[in-house]
Amino acid sequence: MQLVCGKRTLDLSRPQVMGILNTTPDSFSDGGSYYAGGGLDLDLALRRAEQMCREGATLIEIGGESTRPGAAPVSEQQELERVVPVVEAIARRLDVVISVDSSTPAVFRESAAAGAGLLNDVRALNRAGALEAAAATGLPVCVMHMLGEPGTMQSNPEYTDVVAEVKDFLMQRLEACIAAGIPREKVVFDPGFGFGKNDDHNLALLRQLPDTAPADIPLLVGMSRKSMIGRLLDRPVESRLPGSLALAMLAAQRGAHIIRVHDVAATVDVLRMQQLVDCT
Ligand code: 9MG
Repeated sequence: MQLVCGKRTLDLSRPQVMGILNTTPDSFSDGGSYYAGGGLDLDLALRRAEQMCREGATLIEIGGESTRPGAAPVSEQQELERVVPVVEAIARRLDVVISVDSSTPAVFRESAAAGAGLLNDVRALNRAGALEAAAATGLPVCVMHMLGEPGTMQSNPEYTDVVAEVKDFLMQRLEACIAAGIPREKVVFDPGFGFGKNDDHNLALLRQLPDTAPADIPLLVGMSRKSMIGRLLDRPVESRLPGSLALAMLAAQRGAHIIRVHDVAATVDVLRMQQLVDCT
């Protein structure tokens, strides 16, 4: 399976690692890392992107809005200022697919013009104008399942059958994408670990990951350092690497195509070992 991301093509016959670069002052794990002297430091962000590429990331994700519960909302202008210059700087210097984590049509348009290769929307292109703006870029899109909105999503989420409901939602968004002119081969699914799910929901989704998407649709997963690991293993955010690596390997064994992580080097090693055992 392949995914054409603008000028670059990803080989999804083995799992690819997406390195996270949050250009937010307030993300749960790496928020504020690229701020110096009160503003976004492009050079710091670029150096981190270079490091993740050297470690084996084939995608770098830039996000300008934190989706952790309770995060401050950002204006369109703020998001553009946090995301587009970083996309531009990385696109000029590095051979990597740049994914943009956004739900905002103007950010889709300007990021695509600056060299982005993938649009990752935790709101599954549900904002007004998002489907049309994404379609106009010609880029692939990742549609993620979320129950509710980031501010409230973790207050007692309920499902009758979480796996079936997540898949139904994603299939509906696939139909909406196709109707808007985004072809099926440009759509990626993500069950949205931790987005309106308790630990039982997350574990069921991981156990049955292949049941969340048709076989021809790539699956992206993000569990790195998330609070589910904190609760299940009783670990603060800085001690969640072993749990994150175990989840990355379990996801790869269940067919995940793109794994979104903070710790690129360690994840790449784990996935190389998994491929050697399971795929040779
Ligand atoms: C932006 N973001 C944070 N967590 C995520 C996840 O699990 N999946 C996707 N697609 N995006 C995420």
